Amino acid sequence: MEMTMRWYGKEHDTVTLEQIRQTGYVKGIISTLYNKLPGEVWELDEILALKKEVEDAGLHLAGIESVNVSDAIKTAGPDRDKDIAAYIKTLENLGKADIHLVCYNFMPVFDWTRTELDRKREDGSTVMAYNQDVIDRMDPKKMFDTIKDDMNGTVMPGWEPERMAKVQELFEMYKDIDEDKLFDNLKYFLEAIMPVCDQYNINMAIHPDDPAWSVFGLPRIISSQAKLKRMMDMVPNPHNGVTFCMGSYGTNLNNDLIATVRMLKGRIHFAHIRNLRFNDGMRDFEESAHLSEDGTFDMHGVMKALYETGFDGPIRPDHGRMIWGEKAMPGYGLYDRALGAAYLCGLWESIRKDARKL
Ligand SMILES: [Mn+2]
Repeated sequence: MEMTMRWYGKEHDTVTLEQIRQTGYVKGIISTLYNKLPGEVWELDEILALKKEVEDAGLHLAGIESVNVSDAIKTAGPDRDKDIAAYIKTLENLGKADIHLVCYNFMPVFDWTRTELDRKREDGSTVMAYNQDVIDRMDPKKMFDTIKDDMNGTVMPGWEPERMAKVQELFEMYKDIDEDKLFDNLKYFLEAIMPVCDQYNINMAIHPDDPAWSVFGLPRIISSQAKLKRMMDMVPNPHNGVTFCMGSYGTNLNNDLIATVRMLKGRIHFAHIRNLRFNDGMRDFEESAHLSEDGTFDMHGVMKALYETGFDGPIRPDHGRMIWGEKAMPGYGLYDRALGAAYLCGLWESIRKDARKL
């Protein structure tokens, strides 16, 4: 297990590599090339420059989150094969740079959805939250306008203004895409990229849909144990794997986190670990502190299942609360993610030492 943090690059992130290194717990960085649009090739020199920046700060570039998949690939549009060829070239360049983990998602239109970015808790900290009643009343095309003022002057991945300006057009592109078609398009994409993944030993790690159910009538295919199994079985190559994002996958309380980790044995290449607190049955939740008792999930149980199934990839504390007056991209402040990293390292050490005693 390698403890990592996501870093948005020195132009976008309020947190520095030096600060991340000084946590003492975090050794790896998960990042991306933020100027790249889906369908563009990442050149080797650009990847090497990112890697050097991270290594010069005494850290290790543990993987890429994300190399985004274009809407043409997701919808089987006219540019699909051209975009896949560019994706393959990017993977080849990543492999040449000795990078072996790529997180991506196959979600239509919205990468992830929250209805509040700064819900205030009793202790004065703020968290991201989701309320289904708000979604049910909302015009999806206005969703961006309702949250853009809460980004603390940052631009959140998946919610770039240029992309959201095209929301109407995007809904049009996906109007005939149902679950089966989306699965077919994912299969086509994965089959095309597996040879280059085999050649350079690149683990592809699909991110679950967030929340793990259909929103605004759009199909969602990485949202339950049965669908994950279908995804793995349709392209049975170990490089076709998963980002186990428990805060996304766990939004649906019908999803058994520990059973899913066990089912995915050998195919979890990356883990996003966070806790959620459910307030009103399944319709309202907020992102709590990582600590088990602050939320709904058994964090020790999930970490233990990862350990016992032989997981050895990067983990990152996922979104954190905003605490101690920090101003940062919602979910991506330094302080609470550092607390999360420390807690998860503590759990891991304890689990590892207990297992060796047996
Ligand atoms: Mn995640």
